[in-house]
Amino acid sequence: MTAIEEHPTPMGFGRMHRKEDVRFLRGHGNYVDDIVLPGMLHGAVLRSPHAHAKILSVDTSAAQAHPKVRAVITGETLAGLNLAWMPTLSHDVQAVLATDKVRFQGQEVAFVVAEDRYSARDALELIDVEYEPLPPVVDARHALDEDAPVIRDDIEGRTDNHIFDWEAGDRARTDEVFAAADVVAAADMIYPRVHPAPMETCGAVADLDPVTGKLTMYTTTQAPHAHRTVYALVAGLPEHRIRVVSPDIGGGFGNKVGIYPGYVCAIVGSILTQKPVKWMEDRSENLMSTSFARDYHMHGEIASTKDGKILGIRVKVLADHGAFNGTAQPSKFPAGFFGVFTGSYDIEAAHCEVTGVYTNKAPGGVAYACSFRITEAVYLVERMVDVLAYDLGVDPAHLRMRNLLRAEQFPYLTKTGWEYDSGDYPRALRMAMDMVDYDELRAEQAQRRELNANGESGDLLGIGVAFFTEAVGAGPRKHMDILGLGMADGAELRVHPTGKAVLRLSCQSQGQGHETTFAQIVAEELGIPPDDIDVVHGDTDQTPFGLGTYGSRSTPVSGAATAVVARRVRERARLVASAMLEVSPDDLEWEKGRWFVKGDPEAGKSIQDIAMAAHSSLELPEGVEGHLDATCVYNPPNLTYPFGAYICVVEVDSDTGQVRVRKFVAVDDCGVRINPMIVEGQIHGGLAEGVGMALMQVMAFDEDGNHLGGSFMDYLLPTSLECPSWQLGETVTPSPHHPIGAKGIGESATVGSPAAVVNAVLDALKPYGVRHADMPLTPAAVWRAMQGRPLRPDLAIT
Ligand code: MCN
Ligand code: CUN
Repeated sequence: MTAIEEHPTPMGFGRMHRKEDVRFLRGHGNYVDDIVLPGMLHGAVLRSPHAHAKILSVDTSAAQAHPKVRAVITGETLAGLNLAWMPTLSHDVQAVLATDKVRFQGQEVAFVVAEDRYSARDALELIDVEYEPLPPVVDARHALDEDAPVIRDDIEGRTDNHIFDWEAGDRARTDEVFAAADVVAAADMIYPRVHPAPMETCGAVADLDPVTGKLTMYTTTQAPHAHRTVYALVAGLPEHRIRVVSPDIGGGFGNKVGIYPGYVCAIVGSILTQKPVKWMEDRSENLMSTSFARDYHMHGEIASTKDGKILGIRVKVLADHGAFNGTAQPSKFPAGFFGVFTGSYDIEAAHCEVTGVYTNKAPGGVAYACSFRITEAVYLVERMVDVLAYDLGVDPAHLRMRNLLRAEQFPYLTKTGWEYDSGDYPRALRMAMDMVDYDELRAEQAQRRELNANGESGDLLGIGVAFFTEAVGAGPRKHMDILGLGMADGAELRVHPTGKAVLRLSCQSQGQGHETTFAQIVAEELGIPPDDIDVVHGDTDQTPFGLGTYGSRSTPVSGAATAVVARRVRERARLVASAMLEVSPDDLEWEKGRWFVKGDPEAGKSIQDIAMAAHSSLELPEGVEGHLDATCVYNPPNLTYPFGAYICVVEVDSDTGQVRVRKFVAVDDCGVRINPMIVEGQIHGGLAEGVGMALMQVMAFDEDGNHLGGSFMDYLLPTSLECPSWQLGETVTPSPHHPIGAKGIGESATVGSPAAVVNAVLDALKPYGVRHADMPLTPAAVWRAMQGRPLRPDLAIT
């Protein structure tokens, strides 16, 4: 049987091969760098070699004289056009090209437009910039020191590097609970700076038509409509004269949410030269200058009774936001969704404080498969539960089972104000424990530890458990906005006379398979085969407004819009069918693909017949216009809350510190699954990323602020060699407020898996008395954690 036969095209939800793969697998994807326009010029960015320095002068005369150079743009050029600074997604501003100072290594200083990419690069070397180096702030823990250099002296009145303080929860109540608790476990942990590193780097082709004045911007964006509005607001260009096209995107993972200076420079290049200008960054530029993620220094405390009932959680965070606060998180939450740090547990009180600071590093905090800080929050609470288990001397899975929210507690309002929509957490954890043979593994571990304690060498065995609750599908107006824009998303569905259809969406796939799954939603609702439905996205001239794809919001928001719009078409079809069958609409009943007369199933009309009739001269009931189409703007009433139980099994070489992931069981619940194959692919990818973050990924800097991860030789990503064969399980708890009961899944595994891997490694190291160690747990880090800690037989056998 071929793989295709295993997955016949379903008439709705179910496993189905991705429609888009036909073009991807044949090399016919169309990415930004594939776009070639007549007369197109090429841009390149000159970047700062310093983390912090005054710019004394910029001499571009030699570059201007290069025979193939058409324009050289500096901060001064931009200032003349009123474009020197652009807004970030967090009400901060970022220099498009630095004028006064450079604030991180790799910051954009000048832009050359030339006839070809090589000449543009060559000409960069002809630009002479005189810098006066300044001391940099590299370690966020010193950003607020009295004598710390002020990074953002461009902001009037600014005398320090403080960005914001944010808190959530009830401090007084939490302090009370902590004061009365039997046990308080505390730990400091760092979620290091990481980078999404999508396979395709960022770039754009800006094409300003000199005659019509219309700007077409082909660009690697996850949010075409949001970009268009920002360009309109910043550049003062009328919105109807801006078309943002996001063609095929080679992975985003959050890296393609924001607007980068290179995009603005390409637009200005096109304005100045009256030609299309392409700018495509290389790998080092992507790793150095585009949005990073995490960089959270966390102090966690967890209070419990002596027999392990968790009572409260208290957290202090120092957040390193780099040189410009570019967090693409809803402005009403400066610390993003960190407020879900209470995790999946039934607790009495919680409080967190987050302080954001500027440092001389690339801006961002934007995103990396994270749901905007939920990754940090889940990591923190899941490590804290393990630290508590360590202190209490109890099994971490059993401790979780005792404290997880129970099915009857949903909908559950957390102590920080989030309304979890639905779940059965103990069931998911039990399933994961059964799948991994938890008790048997613990027995094997005890045996191994006994051997180790008796002086026999051998790999250490570690079992790590993590449970997570995600909050995805941004989101309800009362909670969030980005630059004042609400979070509703549009969908338009048009059924052609022959019953084929086109669905137009505001969300944007970067590899998630939207062309398939959104067609499947329409198929499920209308009974039109998915292959007969074209999904159009990524072109603001062709699609309805909406804020795009991030925070796993496409299925929760655009997926809901799609179901609603299909149901509207179905109701429209009912009226047409009533005219065709000459019966009252109330006498009709729906079965997938057709309306028929109640009690007379033979008397029915297929959706295809109805579509033809809707476009014909058939006399339609009063008030019913012809054709078969509908639109919807979906305003989600709440986020959706997927969840999962992950168990990771590792073996650690006690001589080298090398960690091998032996087994990984992931039980996920994302409500109703539209395409289980795509869902599993999303989970596989996220698990691999979690292993990467736990064991190898970190964006490091030296003390001068030099970026040490400019290539994949330095910034390590996981490969299949580091990943086991994932074992997946599922439970299905539909979201009660989503039209098809679906919750997002795109980031669940990245959110849940790092803690499972780290917990597993630390479980292996328990006999050495290691209570916590920070990611990434490289062989060197593991080895260091064990040094000076002789094997302790008292801890070895539990
Ligand atoms: N899906 C489903 N049933 C569900 C939930 C989802 O069949 N119950 C399907 C969806 O219809 C979609 C896919 O799974 O085809 C992911 O859906 P969703 O969870 O809605 O996430 P988004 O489509 O909004 O994608 C965004 C999310 C994010 S924020 C990051 S970051 C990430 C991720 O997706 N980036 C990715 N997964 C990625 N996968 C790829 N290949 N490339 C990226 O850049
Ligand atoms: Cu947090 S990365 Mo995704 O939301 O684009």
